[in-house]
Amino acid sequence: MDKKPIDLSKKEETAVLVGISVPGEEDYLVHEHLDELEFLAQTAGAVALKRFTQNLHTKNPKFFVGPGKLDEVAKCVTDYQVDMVIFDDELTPAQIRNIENVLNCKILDRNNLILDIFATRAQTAQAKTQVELAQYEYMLPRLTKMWSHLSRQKGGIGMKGPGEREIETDRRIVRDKIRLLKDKLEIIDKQNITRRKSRDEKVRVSLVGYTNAGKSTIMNSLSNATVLAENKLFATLDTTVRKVVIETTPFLLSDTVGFIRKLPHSLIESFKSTLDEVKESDILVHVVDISHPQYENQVQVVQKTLEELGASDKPILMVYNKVDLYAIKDEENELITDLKNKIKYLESSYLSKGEQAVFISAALNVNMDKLRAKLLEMVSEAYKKIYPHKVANIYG
Ligand SMILES: Nc1nc2c(ncn2[C@@H]2O[C@H](COP(=O)(O)OP(=O)(O)OP(=O)(O)O)[C@@H](O)[C@H]2O)c(=O)[nH]1
Ligand SMILES: [Mg+2]
Repeated sequence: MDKKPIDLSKKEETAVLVGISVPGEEDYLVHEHLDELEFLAQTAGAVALKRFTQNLHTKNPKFFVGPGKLDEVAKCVTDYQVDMVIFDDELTPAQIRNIENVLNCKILDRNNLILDIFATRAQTAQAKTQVELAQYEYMLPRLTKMWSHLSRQKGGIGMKGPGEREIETDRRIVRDKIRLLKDKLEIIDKQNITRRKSRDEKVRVSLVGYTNAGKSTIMNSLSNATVLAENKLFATLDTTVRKVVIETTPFLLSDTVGFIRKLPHSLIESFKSTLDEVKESDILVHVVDISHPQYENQVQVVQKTLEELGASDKPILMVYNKVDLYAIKDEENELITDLKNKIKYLESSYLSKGEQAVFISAALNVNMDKLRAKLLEMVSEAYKKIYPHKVANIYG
């Protein structure tokens, strides 16, 4: 089959999503994972037309899904002239090659999509270099037919890079580029370390959490900053640090890149220096979107990522955000509609037991005083511990 010509007048590329569930796993789970993949696709600029799922013991080593399922996908691709098929997991180089032979369209996996979004979001030299490095690291073992066919579709999803770069199919050249990018990052890192050292003695607090949880909204509310907050995944890539004063106690608050399940390892590696801010902070504020059906899983993903970064042993304040969107029923099975009552109910529930937790709606500015009070308490405690020779409230 000939590759169909690309319609340049078309703004959005079309996509089909493919995911698998394992036996014993609840059906809704694979759909919630595909909801997230669809959100990622949408953020990258694609419209998802259809989803295919299959229940499998293990991923098919050749095609990811079974050959019969792949034929169904192929029929859909031809019938609807779909631009790309996106798989909800990392594909091996061999799978990419085999699948492409059957589907004859652009094949992307979850990692390509995340890397692509990061590439369009990167603003500073550091973020751009980090993304480019992660892209090349991911590309290196996959320098297959995939990349040569992508090179004919310049600029589309899966091809976005910080610079207008040519797709490179030569391993040696890619290795050289990786080395150069690493050198460049080392220089940027050194400058950042010097900058961080020059900050005076202040307690440092970092907002961490799953992407789209509301970290930047909280940052803006607490610091009167204007960090981009929007309903897209990975709105924030660069760390922003602001001085915040509560009553008379100042501290540094940083907002940084959000986490996601199956974050490509090459991205975690290359973003480690951005995440140094998190590693070096004294207190973490873990922001959770409580209205998300998968919020408990998201909490675990964040905890695991923090462990991977070596930052899981810090005092953590759990902040459950978006309470306004969270439907709660009381003991009589009646929906609680009043936001303040919802918060009261949550505060008395299991969630707040055994952990420092605050329930808020950052967008509606509800219960932010409680968040400020909790932060003040933790920050003051940290001053006493870290800078015992100074009295916290003489800073300002
Ligand atoms: N309904 C509601 N929406 C909220 C609330 N807090 C934040 N949002 C919305 O959620 C979306 C994501 O918020 P952000 O602050 O950008 O989230 P983030 O955690 O910084 O996201 P990334 O930078 O992408 O990781 C935005 O559209 C916000 O307006 C809330 O309390 N209630
Ligand atoms: Mg943000």
